[in-house]
Amino acid sequence: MSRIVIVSNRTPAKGPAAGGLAVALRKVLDEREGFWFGWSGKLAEEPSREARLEDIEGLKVAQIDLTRADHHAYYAGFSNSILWPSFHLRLDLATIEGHWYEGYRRVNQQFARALLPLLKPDDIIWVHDYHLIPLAAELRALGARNRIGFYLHIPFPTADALYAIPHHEDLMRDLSRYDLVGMQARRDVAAFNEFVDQTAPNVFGSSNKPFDFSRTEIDAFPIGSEPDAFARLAVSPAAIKMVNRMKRALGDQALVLGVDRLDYSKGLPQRVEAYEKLLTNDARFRRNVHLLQVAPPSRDSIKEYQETSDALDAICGRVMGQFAEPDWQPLTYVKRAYGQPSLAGLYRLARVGLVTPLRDGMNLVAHEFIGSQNPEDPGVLVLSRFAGAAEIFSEALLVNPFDTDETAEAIRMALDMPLDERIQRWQALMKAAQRHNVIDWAVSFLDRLAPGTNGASSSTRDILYLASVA
Ligand code: ADQ
Repeated sequence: MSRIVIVSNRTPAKGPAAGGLAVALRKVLDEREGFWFGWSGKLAEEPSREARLEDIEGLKVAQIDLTRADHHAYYAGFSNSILWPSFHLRLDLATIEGHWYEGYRRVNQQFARALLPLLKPDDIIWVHDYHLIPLAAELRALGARNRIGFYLHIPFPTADALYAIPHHEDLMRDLSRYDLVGMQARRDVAAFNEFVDQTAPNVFGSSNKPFDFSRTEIDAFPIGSEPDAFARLAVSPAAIKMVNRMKRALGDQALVLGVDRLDYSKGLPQRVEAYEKLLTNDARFRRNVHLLQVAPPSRDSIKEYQETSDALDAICGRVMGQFAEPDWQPLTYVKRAYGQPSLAGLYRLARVGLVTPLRDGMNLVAHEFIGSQNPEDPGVLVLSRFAGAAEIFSEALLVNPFDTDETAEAIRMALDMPLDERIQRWQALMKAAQRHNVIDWAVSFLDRLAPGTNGASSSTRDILYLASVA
């Protein structure tokens, strides 16, 4: 069987894998020969020419160091100040500094040069996310003829947003050097096809197509979590400890919960504003509900992230000032990360899960929330229409997160929803979450990338399932 090589910006950290994605990909590598390639997290005076091979808790990892200047241009610059905001349709928050592209390209070249000597001809390479769009092109320029797949974890932008990105033509051409490009949702594939088929030829000259995707397959592979693992985690001792702690603080109040990375795409100020409207419109909820927002800072060297953090501080302060009493607080805002068992406990305790990003590739918190519910007394998911997850979870209360009146009304409906309707909705959601679990996601991508002899077979799928329930 061919080896699988996973490439992502960062290699997984030591210790228990944080997210479902890392868990699933580690399982793929447990079952198949192969290794994980990426940045070590270290900055050096000189860029590494060769990768360092390491065994991290049974996982084979090949890592390189980057220089501070390259890392800045590639990561905080081109990836997270240009690509991330543009792909999330937040051009107002993008900082368009075209020169960052050189650092982005250089790092992708460095990845390719360090990866190439480690490759065997029949290795299957799976590249992850927007940091590494040029990697296949750079590997092919060095002579690699392997099957190479790319998965975009974030949404694909509209044509206008794509045009705002310096060197977007190069990036589109880079995508055409992959054998398979996977996206989260059908809407992303539609946006991509529209750009390639209609918009691009009109702009770049109608006779010559600027890109040739005839040898690249594009499809939606919606990612998921491990809902059955979350169901077990949610009743584990660590989860119960968190639940008891929270119950003591809550008393009889219903918990409304948000869990997000602190990122402007997650719609956090709008969410708190919707909660404020709920309390303003309906006095019976005061003293009877409590919003817990868990949002650890991320990418906080970038100005726009600090500003989002400030905006959230301000609106939380405003709601506290307006509604808090000496013996009651309407909300708690925690700026730190929790382990998965604690999160699973919180998800299970919540009457309402608020997942209201302004735009999101998928949103795994929605999947984890569903997996963690008590089947006999499940909470209700309020979900943004603009998360990829909305294509899967039609039984959630779908909202337009920009319309805070609508979100406030959905929270009210969720809090007032009778038990039988909650159970009915949750059962449909749980089925959908199970159908879209992360193991199937990884297997189906690899199956498509290297069908038959090379790819993961149905027996690999069985092995992975057994590993995941063990
Ligand atoms: P993210 O933008 O990071 O991921 P998301 O899908 O919600 O968003 O994944 C977040 C992960 O981080 C979840 O597993 C969650 O449990 C964890 N997490 C969030 N807040 C946490 C906290 N306070 N403490 C601990 N853990 C926390 C990107 C894309 C998404 C896409 C994923 C996967 O932006 O759209 O779904 O990749 O493809």
